[in-house]
Amino acid sequence: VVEKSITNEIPVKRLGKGDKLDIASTSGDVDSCNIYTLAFPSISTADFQFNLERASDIIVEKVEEFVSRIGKSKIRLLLVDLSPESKILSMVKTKAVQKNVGSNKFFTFVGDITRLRSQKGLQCNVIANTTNWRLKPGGGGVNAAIFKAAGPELEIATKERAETLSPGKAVVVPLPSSSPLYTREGVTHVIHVLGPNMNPQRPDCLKGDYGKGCKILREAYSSLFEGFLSIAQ
Ligand code: AR6
Repeated sequence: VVEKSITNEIPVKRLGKGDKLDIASTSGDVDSCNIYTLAFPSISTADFQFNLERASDIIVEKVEEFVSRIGKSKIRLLLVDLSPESKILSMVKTKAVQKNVGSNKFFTFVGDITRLRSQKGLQCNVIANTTNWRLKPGGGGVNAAIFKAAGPELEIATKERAETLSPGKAVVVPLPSSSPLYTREGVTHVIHVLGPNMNPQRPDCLKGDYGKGCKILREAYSSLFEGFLSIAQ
């Protein structure tokens, strides 16, 4: 089945048979294209080694807060990870279901965040990037993948907005329409967000201080969702 995406006229597939939007809550036209969507990875839980149990609690808490704020707006959030075995996805899903969070506004999804439309037929207008303080390409994980997929356009557009980022903060970057991420995937904005770091081999390591770490992770999700709301409205 082919249908048109909202951001341009490139026809996109509907979700493939094996792909599903795992619903933290119940019911609804989950693959509908005209819902303004933010896809985001779990902040700090891979390279930055943040504890998954604590991170999943915070994701559910912050999503719940956001969803209760947006009311009936046609927007939704998608927590994405690469593997069907993703621990963070299954933990978040379980907790979100237990707390009945989402009401058709929050989903988990398995896929490469840089290929959601071309590989999965899923239109996401905005994607989040868990970046580094220099806002530079490379490193690993999502940051490397997004800068690579977006081409030099993203680096240039990012520099116009910010030179550096502090932990807990986010910066919204409109993608030039010449970026491959825009043309191929229909992504119009990237929101860079910097989470707390628990990895001693990376800058600003919190050395296991989860008091500070949890506070920064909460701030990071607040900044990310705030940034998304600022362009969704
Ligand atoms: N699509 C979807 N999810 C992904 C992808 C992808 N292409 N790649 C990774 N993930 P990480 P962090 C998931 O390590 O822990 C960078 O080097 C991954 O499985 O990207 O915040 C930056 O420059 C995990 O669930 O981010 C920073 O220095 C989540 O994305 C540092 O790593 C986050 O993993 C940030 O570390």
